[in-house]
Amino acid sequence: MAYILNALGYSYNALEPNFDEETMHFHHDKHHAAYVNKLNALLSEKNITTNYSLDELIKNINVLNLDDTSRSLVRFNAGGHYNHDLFWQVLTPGGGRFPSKILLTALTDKFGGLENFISSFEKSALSHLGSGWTWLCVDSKNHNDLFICSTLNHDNPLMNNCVERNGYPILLLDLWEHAYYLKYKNNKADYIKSFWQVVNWDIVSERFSKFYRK
Ligand code: MN3
Repeated sequence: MAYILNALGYSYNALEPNFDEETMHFHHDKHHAAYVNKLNALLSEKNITTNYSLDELIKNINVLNLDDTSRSLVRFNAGGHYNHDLFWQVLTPGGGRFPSKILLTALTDKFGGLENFISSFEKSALSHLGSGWTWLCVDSKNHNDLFICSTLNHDNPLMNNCVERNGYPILLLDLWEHAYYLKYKNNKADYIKSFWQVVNWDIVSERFSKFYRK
C-alpha cells in the first residue's frame, strides 16, 4: 500500500508567531512530502508490498526483504514520514497547553515537576549534534517509566537498535535546521523555547494514557 501525506489539522499560519507560516509550508509540503514520496518509490522499486500501518512498518524495517543500502533508505524515509506525521499532531495553535493530571503526576515523579521535565528535554535537544529529534517516551518494556532521548536523522525509539531502550513516543521535537532556520537562523535555543507555546498537551496526555500502565 502507498503511504499518504496527511494534511495539517490546522492552517499553515496557525502556529504563528512561534512556528511561522513559510516554514510550515516548506516543512510539510516539501520536506515531509518528499519523505512520503521517496518511501513509496523505494518500496515500489523493490517490489515490497506491505499492509503494515506506519507504526508497524517502523517496527519491522529489519524484517523487510531488502539489501542494506535500500534498508537504510527505507529506514530514513519511513522515519521521516512517521516522525513528521506525529510532530504535526502534537502541535496546536491554542488550548490543551497543560498536561493531564496523571501525566503531570508521572512527570513530577520522574523529573521532579513540569519545569524540570522541560529543562531536561531542552538539555537533550540542545546538546544533540546535527539533525535529529528529541523524544519523551513511555518505556516499551516497563510501561510505568518515562524517558527522554534524542536520535540521529529520522531514527525513532520504536526502531530497533537506535536508542538505549525502545519506547512509545508521546512527544517529539524536530531538530533539523529546516524546522527553524528560516525564522530562527542559528538560534536553536529560541526555537526550542517557542515549541512549548504550541505543544498540544491534550494529544500528548492521550498518548500517555494509551501506553502508560501503573
Ligand atoms: Mn522536519
